[in-house]
Amino acid sequence: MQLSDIVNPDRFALGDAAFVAQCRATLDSDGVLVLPAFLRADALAAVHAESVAKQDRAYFCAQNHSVYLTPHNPAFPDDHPANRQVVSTKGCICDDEVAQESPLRILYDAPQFRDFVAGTTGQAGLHSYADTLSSINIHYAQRGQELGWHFDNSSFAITLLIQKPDAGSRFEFIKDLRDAGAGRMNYEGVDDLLEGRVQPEVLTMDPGTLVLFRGRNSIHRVSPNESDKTRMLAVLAYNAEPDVALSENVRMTFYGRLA
Ligand SMILES: O=C(O)CCC(=O)C(=O)O
Ligand SMILES: [Fe+2]
Repeated sequence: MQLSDIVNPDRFALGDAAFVAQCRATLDSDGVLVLPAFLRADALAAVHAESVAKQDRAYFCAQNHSVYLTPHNPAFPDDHPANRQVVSTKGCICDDEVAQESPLRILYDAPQFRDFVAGTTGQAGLHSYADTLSSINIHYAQRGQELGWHFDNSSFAITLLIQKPDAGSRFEFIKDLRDAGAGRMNYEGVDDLLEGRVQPEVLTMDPGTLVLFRGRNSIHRVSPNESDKTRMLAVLAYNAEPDVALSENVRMTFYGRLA
């Protein structure tokens, strides 16, 4: 397959300045860009078949973490929003297990796609991870598994839903709940959310949808899968700088191995 077999150039003119400007405006105003049916049907079917076939190899892990993904802060009590623990449970297969001919890899490597992501996010440099695991991941969430509320460390994330469960696994978020750059952590706002005093927005998407999400300041979660159909989702991760590997600590935690 080549890029035009994976993304329909008539629907998504990745190299067209007006299309990129429109996507960028949406991302800036909404904090998220959602492109339904981004993957063509045959490409989605191929990615789905690969994800199903490799599911047994997934490394499953469960973590407790604060929504800020920071270590315990002794300046605050345990139940303070800075320290309160939420749980994330998911399975993952890594870049080195994704086939060379996978549409995910062709898309990830395509210069036209990278230029589109660069133009939409305003991040000029887009580099693969220097380690063999972190660039393309496929996530699996079985019944009861969820991603707890968190703010991302990275400035944006790119996902492609591959299989949608019959119930649950809602992507929920609140745009700009904090301002990390200004050091404004908004503990009150996080407390309101964790205590159910405010309701998040819900993003609904079908398989084949591309989501480009700015998660550094927009808190988000994926609610527990409430069905026996596994949620499957590809994550495409780029670095602003070349030769950057994900830390050994993070790789051991999420992948269970270093290479
Ligand atoms: O699974 C998703 O849709 C979002 C994933 C996410 O938030 C993350 O990996 O940080
Ligand atoms: Fe996230």
